[in-house]
Amino acid sequence: MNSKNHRENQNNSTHQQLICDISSQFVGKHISIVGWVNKLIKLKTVTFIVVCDNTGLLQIAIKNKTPNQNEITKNSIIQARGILQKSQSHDFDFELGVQSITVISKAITQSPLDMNSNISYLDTRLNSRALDIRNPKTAAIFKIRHNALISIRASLIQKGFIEITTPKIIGNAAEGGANLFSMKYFGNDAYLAQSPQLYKEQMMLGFNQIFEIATFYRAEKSHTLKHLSEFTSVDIECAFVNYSDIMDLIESIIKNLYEFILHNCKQEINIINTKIPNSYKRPFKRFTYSQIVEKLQNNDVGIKFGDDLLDSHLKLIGNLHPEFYFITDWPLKIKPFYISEKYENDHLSQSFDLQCGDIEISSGGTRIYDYQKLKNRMIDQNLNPSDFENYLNVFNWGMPPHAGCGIGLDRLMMVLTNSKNIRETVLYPRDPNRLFP
Ligand code: AMO
Repeated sequence: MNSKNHRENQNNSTHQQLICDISSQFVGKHISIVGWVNKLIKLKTVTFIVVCDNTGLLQIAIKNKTPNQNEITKNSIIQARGILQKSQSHDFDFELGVQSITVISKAITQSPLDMNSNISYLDTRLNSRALDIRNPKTAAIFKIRHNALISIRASLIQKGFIEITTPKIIGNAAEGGANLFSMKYFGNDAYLAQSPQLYKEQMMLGFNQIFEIATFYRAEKSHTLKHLSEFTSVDIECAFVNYSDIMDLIESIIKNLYEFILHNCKQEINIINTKIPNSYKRPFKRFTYSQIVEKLQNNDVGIKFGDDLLDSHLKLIGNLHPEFYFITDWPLKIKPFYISEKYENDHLSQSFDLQCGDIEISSGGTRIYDYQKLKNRMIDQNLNPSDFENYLNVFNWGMPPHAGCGIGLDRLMMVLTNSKNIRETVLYPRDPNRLFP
């Protein structure tokens, strides 16, 4: 039941209000609100309580001693009825002159968090995440995330993409990486999927355009501000297109996303006090990997063609380019086996990473669709093609040319909400040190 239905279903003689709906037209009228106690100030003759519901804050004033006054503790859920009046306080236009108050659910233990301060440590907040979402700033981040998902889905569906769901429990090591969580599956070895790569490509046999939004798992012992063991990815795969088309698609998704958030999340943007930069405006710059290496060399960094870009390199480039930009045409050697070479230079690949400053938001590319070529690339990368039999066979069944990408949703949310730590944008983050709550 949503809050509005809840309000309508209350069979009270007084009107149950969402706090956001309270306006001057209610002054002098009986109203009733439900919410949790955010602040409690007991003075000699009056007790002020700041009550929150998930739409706003209202001050209530209790002048007469009520029998249940000791039951009213911080964070308890209360219902207050009374007459709305103009407030003398600097912070509120109105306050409720309480006639009766009911404690619906008493908060018995003291909150480990100070809701009115921004200095609770992230670890403490994550340990009490359920309470932390009563903090308007935290709630704003997750409302923006909710709206971001609506926008990304809408952009893709509007272009005719089909949403799919691939398995998360898999029988062999997808993408050949070592960074998989393993588990027992009815006596057999199984793994948690690190990406839907091998499944989403197979869908190209029947669907031209698919996407999946799901959590994937990486058993990397990374202790950074942008890596999690469980992260959400927006995976996209399209037939009869190449990596340049996928970059165009990502640009349009991000442009729509920013416009949607600017339009629908004005209050949340205000609460998190973030400036939405113009960095989402198209076209995003496209630098080749070789141009980036040259920029680094010009800045006295000892790097040569073929080296992977390290965090320190991306920091430097990110300082020069804090906006969204692509790094394209990576050396084939350092890209996964399913990425196609450039036809005019087979040392290079048809690949890209999307960066925002020093944060990698997405990677993708044109795929190999020829069975034998794919098999040879696996062998080149010391992978055993027989481990990929189910995937490889499909490439003998008439595989169209295709391309795709994976977008790290949590990292995109970091950029959108100006969060320095990916853990701010995930409700219950998982990392090598965090498995609870
Ligand atoms: P890749 O491994 O680069 O590519 O992942 C795609 C995007 O997912 C995000 N990401 C992560 N976010 C948080 N924590 C992590 N541990 C983590 N790992 C990755 C990043 C990254 O850019 N199959 C390919 C994609 C494709 O070619 O379609 C893949 O998984 O934002």
